[in-house]
Order: sequence, then structure tokens, then C-alpha cells
Amino acid sequence: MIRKILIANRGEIAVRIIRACKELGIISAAVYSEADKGALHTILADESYLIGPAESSKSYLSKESIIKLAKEINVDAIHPGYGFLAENSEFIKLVEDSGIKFIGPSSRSVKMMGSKTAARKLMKKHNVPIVKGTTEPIKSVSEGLNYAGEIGYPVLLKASAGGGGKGMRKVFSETEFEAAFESTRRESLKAFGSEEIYIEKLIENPKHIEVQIIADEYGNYRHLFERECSIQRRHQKIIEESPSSFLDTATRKSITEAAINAAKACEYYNAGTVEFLMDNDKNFYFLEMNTRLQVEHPVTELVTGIDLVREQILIASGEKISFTQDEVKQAGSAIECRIYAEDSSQGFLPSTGKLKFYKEPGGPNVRVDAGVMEGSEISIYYDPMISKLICWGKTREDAVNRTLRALDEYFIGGVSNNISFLKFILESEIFKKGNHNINSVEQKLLKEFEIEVTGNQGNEFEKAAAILAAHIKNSKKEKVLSAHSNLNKWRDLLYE
Ligand code: MV4
Repeated sequence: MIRKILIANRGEIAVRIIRACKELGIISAAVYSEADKGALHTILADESYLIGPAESSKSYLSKESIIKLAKEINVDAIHPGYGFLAENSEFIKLVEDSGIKFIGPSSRSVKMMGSKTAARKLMKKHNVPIVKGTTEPIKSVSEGLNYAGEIGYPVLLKASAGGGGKGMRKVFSETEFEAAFESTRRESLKAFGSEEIYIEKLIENPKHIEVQIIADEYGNYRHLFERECSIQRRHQKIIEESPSSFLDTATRKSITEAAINAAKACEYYNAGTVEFLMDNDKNFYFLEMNTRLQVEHPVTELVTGIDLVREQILIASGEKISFTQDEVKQAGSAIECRIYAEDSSQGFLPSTGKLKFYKEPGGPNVRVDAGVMEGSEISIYYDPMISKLICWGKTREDAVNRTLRALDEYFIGGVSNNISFLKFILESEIFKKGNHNINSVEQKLLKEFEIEVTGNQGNEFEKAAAILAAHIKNSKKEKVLSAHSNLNKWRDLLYE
């Protein structure tokens, strides 16, 4: 049995893990950098230890200091959260070899899924649909040209060691190929230390749908249904939800089956997420596997009623999964908004400083996962996410409404935030209808938002059309929504 856990992370996810520890009667040990003295996670944990200076590379990313501390303070397990060392197979191997339990998958599974070409090969073998393309790295321009011709343009060049957006280039024709090939290789070498790249057919305007899976160490696999995560900007997710309004029962059945097969293919255990792209015809393709707990896990928790972090800890303690697949049900609808410290009216300029005023929303079916409190410092050193607001409703419409209500009673002073942009997205036609895809923010919503906020973007026709659209929208708004803007004026006057 696990008696004490070291949490190798900070912010809201560290707080989330501390909460699960407390509910299980497990001692929680937090680590912190010099920039995080007095941070919420250090206050809430049973024990807190300074591990280094503000720079992540010398604190939260320092494998040696974390493992050394874990031994000194006698922990039974390490929970890595997400980011930092969570998917570092070298770190996981070090933890495994030290006799301390890693709360997550084996270093072997993580390593396997780290190479995108190896992962594609494995998925193909296990009948998990992959995007048309190569499963081996391309060695030369001429070889690449041949493959691209076979696959058909447009294609996407991707770094084998990549993931999350870096080391990717679209190629629309043969004439662009050579230059794209060379620059993707250079970027890949620089970012990941490997020149290996491969080719995929470009899926245009897909949706990003992922499936939460969980497995124990005895070969029992379960899925916890899907999350729709297409609302993103520059590979940073903004809004996630579950269920996806785009899936029908048959597609849901086949995508969750594919996810289980993907997990089985790499002998996965603990919690993980299988990412897919889905085209307009509901064809889906394996993209990558995230071998960690994800930022957006709460939407799955609210819809299934399963505490994912608790399950992670129980699995790492050697327990079997306590529920059958049939017992996992999707009830209602949940939406997560990521509250970022950035100024959405100034081109999303990062905003740092002291949270001079901070009041979270509340009420029924509203959850806020935050790693901050009033007085906390938002620094340049870490992720700009202030918190996550997760709301549940009986229907998707109820969940959207409740999220808008909760956003309106979220008062943040001292640093800028993206709340007005989140509201803009939630109120947009494209989101309401569920017609959004991975390009909707960058190709449509951002422009419309900038026009509404600053009134000086785009050409004359676009401006006129947008102003007219904004007027029509405003005139149709219900009373409850116009009251929101008054509240926000008060907030602006008082605290910003
Ligand atoms: C793609 C794609 C379209 N077609 N692959 C982006 C990050 C990396 N994990 C894979 N990504 C993509 N791969 C093919 N064949 C579009 C993206 C993509 C994307 C995927 C998921 C979520 C957001 C995205 C934003 C831009 C591009």
C-alpha cells in the first residue's frame, strides 16, 4: 500500500493530486522552486520541500534532485502530474530502478509512444486506423517525393520525435517539397535532437477527439469515453468538453474500441489518452498517445463520476480496476475553460504580476481547479494557466449556459485574463452548433473577436460585416446576458 506520495509538479495539478491523497489518507509531499515559496500547493500539502531555483530546468525538471529527495523523505510513490517529467521515459526508468513506484505507465510504454513512427507501426499492426502515410522515417528528398506523390498532396511532414505541434510542415505541391523537407529536418534536430521525419496525408479541418483510457497492472482495460478538444490556438487548448456532440453511437463505439486496442498494443497501464483526428465524414485516425493524466481530465470526471487521480493511485498501489466497462456511463455534459493570464484584447500578450483580487465562481455543478489564490504571483517561469473552470449540465446547452454564468462571476484583478474571449467562443454560432474544428479559432473566431473588441482589424468589408453581425447578435441576446456586461464593467473599474 502507498503511504506517502511525492508530487513532482506545481500549480493546479499539484493541488489536484494533493486532494486525492488526502481523500485516500495518503501523506502528500510537495516540491517547490524559489519562485513558488508560499504557493498554494506548498500550503495544502502535508510536507513541502524546496528543490531549486525558479528555472524549471533546475527545479521541477531536475530528475536527480527529485529522486534524491524522494529517497530522503521515504516516499512510496511519485506522481508526476502533466508536463515537466511526466512523459520523460529516462526519468520514469530512474524511478522504477530506485524501487519507488511511478504513478503512471511503464517507462517502456512511454518510450514506445514517444517515437511517432514506431507508434504508427504498432497501431497499424493492431488495426487502429492511422492517417495514410509512412511508418518509417524518410531518408532522402527523392524518397519523400515518391511517397508524397503516392499519398497525394497536400501532405504533412512531421518529426518522428515530435508531438504537440513543433516540427510539422504542410506541403501543398511537389515544388515546395525539398525546401519543406530540409526545414522540417532542421527544426526537428533543433527541437528534439533527431532528424527523423515522416509523411502523412494532411487531414483538412479535422476535429480533435481523444479517448480517456485506464488500465490496471493485471491487463484489465477500460475507456471513459471521449473528449472533444478542437478549440485551440497555437497548439494550446482553450475549451474542452465531453461528450462530443459530433459523435453518434456507432462512431463512439468504434473510436473507444480503437482506443482500447491502442492501449493494449503498448501494454499500457494506469491512465492515458489516445488522440484522434476526425474528418467531416466521421473517419477517425490515431494521432498520438498521451502517456499521462491530462489537463482536461476533469470533464471526464464530471461526466462519468470517476475520480481519475484516485484510480491512478489505486492502480499504482497494485489494485485491480473496481468497475466494469458497462458501469461506466456518460451522464450529462461537461465543459472546461482554461483561464489564462494573457490579455485577449492585446493579441493574447502574456500577463504577469500579482493576483491583487481573486474571487472564484461557485454554485451548483461548478468546479474550479486552481493552483493560485489571492496574492499569488503569476511569473514568467511557468505555464500562464491561472485555473480551469469546469461546469456540468444535464444537456450541452445547460453546460454552456452555466459556464457563461460562472465566467461572469469570476473576478480576477491584477493580471489580465482571457475570460472575455472564452465567453465570445461559448456564445459563437459555430461552437453552439458544435461545428468547430481545430482551425476555427485561428481562422474565424479570433478575427471576429478582434473586430468586436478593437474594431480595427480586417478590411472594410470584413469590418462592416462583423459589426453588423455583432449588432444582430447583441439585439438577440437575452436579458441575463446583457447584465453580464455591466458586471464586467464594474470589475474593470474596480480591479483592473
Ligand atoms: C495532423 C493534422 C492534420 N493532418 N496530422 C498537431 C500536433 C500534433 N500532435 C499533430 N497535429 C496535427 N496533425 C494530419 N495528418 C493537424 C494537426 C493539428 C492539430 C491536431 C490536434 C489538435 C490541434 C491541432 C492544431 C493544428 C494542427
